[in-house]
Amino acid sequence: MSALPHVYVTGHKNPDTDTIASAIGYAEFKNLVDPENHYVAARLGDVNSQTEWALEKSGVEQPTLLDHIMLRVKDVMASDVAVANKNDPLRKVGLMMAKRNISQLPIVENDGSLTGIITERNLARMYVRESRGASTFADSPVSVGAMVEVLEGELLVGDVDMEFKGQLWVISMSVDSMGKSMEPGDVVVIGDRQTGQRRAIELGAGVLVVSNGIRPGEEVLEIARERGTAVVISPLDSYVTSRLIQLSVPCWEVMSENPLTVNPDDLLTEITEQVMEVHYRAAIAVDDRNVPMGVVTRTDLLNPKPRRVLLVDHAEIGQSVAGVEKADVVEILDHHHVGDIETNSPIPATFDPVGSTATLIVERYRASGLDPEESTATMLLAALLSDTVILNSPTTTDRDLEVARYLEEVLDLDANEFGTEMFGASSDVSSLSAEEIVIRDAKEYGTSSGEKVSVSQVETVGNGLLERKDELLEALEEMKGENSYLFSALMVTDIMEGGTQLLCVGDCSSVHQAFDSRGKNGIIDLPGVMSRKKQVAPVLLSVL
Ligand SMILES: [Mn+2]
Repeated sequence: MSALPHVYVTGHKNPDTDTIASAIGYAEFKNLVDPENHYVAARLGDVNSQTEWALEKSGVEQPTLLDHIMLRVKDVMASDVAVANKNDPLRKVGLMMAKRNISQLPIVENDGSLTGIITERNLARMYVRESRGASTFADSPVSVGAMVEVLEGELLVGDVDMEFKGQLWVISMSVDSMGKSMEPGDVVVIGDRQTGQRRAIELGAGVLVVSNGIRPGEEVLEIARERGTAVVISPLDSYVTSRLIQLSVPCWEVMSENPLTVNPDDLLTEITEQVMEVHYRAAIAVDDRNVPMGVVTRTDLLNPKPRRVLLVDHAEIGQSVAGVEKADVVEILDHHHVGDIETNSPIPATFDPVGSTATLIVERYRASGLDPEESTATMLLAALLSDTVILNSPTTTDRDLEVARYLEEVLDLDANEFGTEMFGASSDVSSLSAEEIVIRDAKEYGTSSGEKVSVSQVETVGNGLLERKDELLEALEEMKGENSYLFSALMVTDIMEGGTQLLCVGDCSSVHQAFDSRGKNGIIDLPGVMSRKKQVAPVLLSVL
């Protein structure tokens, strides 16, 4: 993961050449002028054949495919995850939790895979249970090594692997009473009392822990060796020593098994309910080997920082990345009408009526005294020529002509030749199915009554495509049905003639009204119409 926060730069769904080039070009520009953030060009779907041609020609990589901009577990989880081994003493776990100020800790096997979780509730329950009866290690044998570690003590007799299951005694009784209650194998904490020490060993104590750092006499140690009793010196007093010995049990004894796990790529919306259902209000993000990668807690879910996105070449929710309503839109750079994207705070937003978003990007480079990479400049020229149909579309402005002239000079090529080659290479749609033609450049618009309509466009040379009219109408009908559109229309635009034949299925009355024509044989002839954005969408939106 990059250290710098990501901002995705994305155009619209059904990406065209301007949308892809603008994402690439503006991400590059923003990285130059705003090094505090890392801008990543993204796309929302497969590129069309024209864009593919332009990418190949310019040698630029396709932008990253972005499925959505919703938050994932990995976006909010604490990834410097602390874990404890299942055999670690409980005391170590408690200290880690206190030091890191966390309420739960994942417990792992020797191979690092998750096996349980210790929560504050586990610890509290252990204490409550303990206070109800004798302190015994019957259920959770404890090793001498763990005891020495927890006490930061010293082992005088015995070895670290010895384990005990007996009861824990802090000797406050007389030597005579000791024999009445103690059993062989018990753990005995005792002070500087030589007779008591000797008596405990004689009674078969498993471990003798001598408090206050006072070394027992050689005679006692000798008996311990003979009887197989381990002897440990604790630097602490008897009370603290006994508390800590209880905390030397391995943490698997106390942990909860089967903790809630999630995948780092899971969406927050998918896991929130599960996290709220477990008492520790957290989930452990694990990789495919079940190794903890992070912890996500209720607090992380409450006010997560949304992902950031910069929109180019569109400003409609319906045309934007899934989840954009919840994302942090940091800027809009567009040459369409002002859409329905809403933001919580003021942001730089540009809706400038020029022929392409690429034009606006090149203007920004020039205003800042910077030059795009040659490959990026090639993409931007392809985008400008694509959106303006080689500077012929009525959307073309003097600023587009100026940018085209500049790019011709920078790239040392002829824009007209370049554009003709591009359209020639990609306007042959004979190999595409009617479905692909209808879907690949479809745009969705919302009506004032909350319904949705779609307008697709295909650019051709000549009108041979209309021989496939029935097939195209069928594909439109299918798209309309699948998306519950009020109507679906297709602009078949002849880029050489400079006109459009419009097909429409569904309730097309507003289309007829907008263009004052019911058409002939199901085709509305729109001479001179080349731009969906400038000549079709505004007229339609005014009557919808
Ligand atoms: Mn555009």
